[in-house]
Amino acid sequence: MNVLGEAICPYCGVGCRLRVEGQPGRPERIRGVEDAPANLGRICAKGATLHEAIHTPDRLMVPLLRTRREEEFRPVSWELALSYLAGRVREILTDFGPNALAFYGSGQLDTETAYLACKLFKGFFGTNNTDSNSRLCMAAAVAGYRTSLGSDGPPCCYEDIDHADVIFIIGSNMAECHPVTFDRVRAAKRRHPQLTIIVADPRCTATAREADLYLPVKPGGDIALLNALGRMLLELGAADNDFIRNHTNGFAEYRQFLLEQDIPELCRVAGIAESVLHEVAQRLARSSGFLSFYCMGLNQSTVGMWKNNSLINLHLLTGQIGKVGAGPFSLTGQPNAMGGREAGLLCHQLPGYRFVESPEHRQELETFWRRPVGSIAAQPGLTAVEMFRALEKGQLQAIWIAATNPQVSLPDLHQVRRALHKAQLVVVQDAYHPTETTRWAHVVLPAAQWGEKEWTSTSSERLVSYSPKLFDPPGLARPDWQILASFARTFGLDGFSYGSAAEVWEEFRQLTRGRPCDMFGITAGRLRRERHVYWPCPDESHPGSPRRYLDRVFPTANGRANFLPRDHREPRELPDHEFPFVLTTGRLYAHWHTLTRTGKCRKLVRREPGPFVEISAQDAARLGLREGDLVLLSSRRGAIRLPARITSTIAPGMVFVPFHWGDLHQPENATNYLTISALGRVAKQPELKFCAVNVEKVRLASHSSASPENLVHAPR
Ligand SMILES: Nc1nc2c(c(=O)[nH]1)N[C@H]1C(S)=C(S)[C@@H](COP(=O)(O)OP(=O)(O)OC[C@H]3O[C@@H](n4cnc5c(=O)[nH]c(N)nc54)[C@H](O)[C@@H]3O)O[C@H]1N2
Ligand SMILES: Nc1nc2c(c(=O)[nH]1)N[C@H]1C(S)=C(S)[C@@H](COP(=O)(O)OP(=O)(O)OC[C@H]3O[C@@H](n4cnc5c(=O)[nH]c(N)nc54)[C@H](O)[C@@H]3O)O[C@H]1N2
Ligand code: SF4
Ligand SMILES: [Mo]
Repeated sequence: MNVLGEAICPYCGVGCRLRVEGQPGRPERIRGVEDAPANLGRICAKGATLHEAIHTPDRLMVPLLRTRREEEFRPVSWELALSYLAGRVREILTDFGPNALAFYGSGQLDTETAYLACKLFKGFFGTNNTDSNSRLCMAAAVAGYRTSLGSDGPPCCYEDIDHADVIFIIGSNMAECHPVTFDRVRAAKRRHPQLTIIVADPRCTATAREADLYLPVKPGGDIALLNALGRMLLELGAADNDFIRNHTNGFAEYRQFLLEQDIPELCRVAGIAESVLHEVAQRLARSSGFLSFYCMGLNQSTVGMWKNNSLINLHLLTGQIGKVGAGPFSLTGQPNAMGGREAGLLCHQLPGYRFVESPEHRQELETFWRRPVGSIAAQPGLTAVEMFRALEKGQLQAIWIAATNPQVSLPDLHQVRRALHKAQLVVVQDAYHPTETTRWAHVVLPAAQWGEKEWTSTSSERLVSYSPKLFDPPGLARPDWQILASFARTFGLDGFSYGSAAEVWEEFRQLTRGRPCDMFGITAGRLRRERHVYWPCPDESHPGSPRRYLDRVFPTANGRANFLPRDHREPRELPDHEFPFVLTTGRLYAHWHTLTRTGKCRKLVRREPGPFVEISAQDAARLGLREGDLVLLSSRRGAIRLPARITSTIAPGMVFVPFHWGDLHQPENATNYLTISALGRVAKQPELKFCAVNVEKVRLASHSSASPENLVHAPR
């Protein structure tokens, strides 16, 4: 077998570098690259099976068009697809104005594409309705970092794992979702058995089972837990007074806030015994390197930003930030959610960690893009969930969706369906067809994926990586950035004549100069030579910065980080007599999101062939359920049926359902038909980890059409 080259894994935010082997044009085996800082030679089962999902019968190879939704799709040339699209967009802009148009992108778009989407929609069309599925994912972390530390972007790098003596994992199932990084935690533990691993998760996950201390926090109980720890740390004399005095704001208020807390009450809300939290507080107090990892268990909440602030408070209190082996490390979900944030894809952002509300930032961009003053709107646009609400209400007419499958991944899917149905124009840019979303499109555009294009991404640890093109895309599929650029040219816009991805990167890089996410020193040429560099990297001779804030200067107005006292708040929809269970949702090791790729890899499908609901043995006994029995789950928004998986890893009163399987697997039976679209006030992130449901056993005699075999076996 030949080595075809190296690429960054297009799945999770760990950012593993893959070595792809096979025959020219045909990848056949994938292994880890030994000298890659993210993975040091390791990969997980998803990365290792990626090649099986490249040439599949549903691979999208030509643009597809239909002018009315009732029609069949017909394959068309790029020329026709783009000129049709340009005509429709022009009509919508003329009839309804720029805010009738939206772009809904993804943390799976490369930085070049995220940047061009921002430039085209915010800079040229004048609408800030340009958001990303990162809104379902990282929005609370973005807002948490920004409010506490003055800027988005994690302070830490993976190497900190090797220097920490307490690793606190809260709301993250790293063993399944960031497996290669978790392997590094395991290796550190083997080398230093005195390393303490603490895991807080309502489910006793694969991650929790490897913890020294497991905290079965009640769903939504994190702020209480973190405040209890804060108060205990204060009482243990663990406050780092020098750090607090020199580098923080608001300690007096935070201290007063903690002193007013009632510890037994906090422990009751968190669902953890006081003695256990005391043990945790003592380990944190003694720690010389306190590193925390967090993910969707903190972010996907109506108080996600507050949960983030509460965790960062503990790092500020103990001075455990801005040094080796310590800090609050937000694990990024998608391979380039970080790059999307840097390029300004969220609806309140502009490239280079700039913001639409700032007159200076708008002006800087208008000048750079040679746009008239006032071209960029001053108000943040619609966020992901808000776009779909606005479509249904007729306030938004057209949506361009790229590298995301909202008809599976958004909350309240009946609403999403109504929204897509109401839209006058739905454009979907994907690598496969049909997906649950492309089925509702008017125009489907074929995208080249990883391996078929050159692209740049930023991983969880701020490592900016370059991936070369290794083989040709199938049929007429094109890189996403080229699709946007050629559309813009067809529309008649100047400023989109790029000859290569490198030219797009060169333009974007300049916009980060002097910004917190400074990549000015990471030229396209350097990236192609060195393959990866950490930002901040202000000039070409700078080696890049694996860690931030080592000088303990934070990008706030006075250079100090902010203590932000936050109270516990209940989730939006609590269980009651009608819907007495808490539903929480998430992921499995073997699958990636909506299965467009992992659903085609035999080994992965064999490992997790179909959806299920996890329920405690006590609840199962009470409901007369046996393993595999079909269960009806219902919420205020919908109902689905799934086989039961009875487990001791989940508390009574709670059920867990993975959200991977969509309508193509079983119509209207996806997890998100149940979930609530309640949003946090600032981050506007939906509460995908908590809603109220009822659970009943399905009596098969009265539902003979729904046999459990149909539900459990092979996808599609
Ligand atoms: N195998 C696999 N890996 C992935 C992905 C994938 O689809 N498959 N997706 C990637 C993406 S985009 C993301 S965002 C990440 C997500 O990575 P994670 O956030 O680690 O994964 P989830 O399963 O969504 O949720 C994590 C945990 O939060 C817990 N949880 C629920 N409610 C609460 C709560 O109130 N408090 C606390 N403390 N915990 C709670 C759940 O029980 C669950 O175990 O994974 C990335 N990696
Ligand atoms: N209930 C519940 N729902 C959730 C979550 C949860 O924990 N619980 N988590 C949320 C989170 S954190 C996330 S990140 C989302 C993820 O949800 P989605 O973003 O909807 O999931 P994916 O399946 O990753 O969708 C990516 C799409 O892009 C396509 N694609 C792949 N490569 C390319 C490419 O190079 N170009 C283009 N144009 N397309 C490509 C894929 O075929 C696929 O259709 O789900 C969210 N929804
Ligand atoms: S850990 Fe994440 S980035 Fe690494 S191979 Fe697995 S899915 Fe890909
Ligand atoms: Mo995510």
